[in-house]
Amino acid sequence: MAIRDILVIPDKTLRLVSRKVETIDDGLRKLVEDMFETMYDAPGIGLAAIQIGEPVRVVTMDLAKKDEEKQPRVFINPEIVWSSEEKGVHEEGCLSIPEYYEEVERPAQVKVKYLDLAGKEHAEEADGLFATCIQHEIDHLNGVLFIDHLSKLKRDRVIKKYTKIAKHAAE
Ligand code: K1U
Ligand code: ZN
Repeated sequence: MAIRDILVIPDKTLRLVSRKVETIDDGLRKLVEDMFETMYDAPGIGLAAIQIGEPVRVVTMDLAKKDEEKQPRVFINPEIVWSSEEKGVHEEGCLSIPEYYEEVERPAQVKVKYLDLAGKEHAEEADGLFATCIQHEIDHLNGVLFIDHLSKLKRDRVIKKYTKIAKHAAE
């Protein structure tokens, strides 16, 4: 297992559309282990493989509260197959945009279809933080960031700030 570097904006890799997983093999299982180690270390409640530079449709998540036992979950090739008309607003953060939090409006409930690590298909309804997090992570698989749901003014400000930070770090 390894803690991997998390890509930060404006890294262009974050804008790639990830490819579907065709085979669940040792390579994929190792990637999932690295994702959990990286996500727990960050710490975060979710991670998409592209955030560690792997453009494959894999998401890890753990929504357990501090005092609860770990609840690690893996979503392979996750797809939203239904979204509610009703919208909900939640504050979101992103490990690829460290220390920036903003409220985002999204469908309040969704139904997500995915494969587990055994290749078994599941379909599950999500609401609350689960709905927010799975939509945020599936966005990552499509090269979309939560700042894309904000006004252009807010988005441009954030991109400018992190571009400046990246330039100084490269000097
Ligand atoms: O995908 C990511 O960048 C991870 C992100 C997931 C997420 C958080 C909130 C709303 C939508 C999606 C994070 O985990 S940011 C860190 C965070 O929210 C957190 C970290 C430690 C404890 C509790 C929350
Ligand atoms: Zn994110």
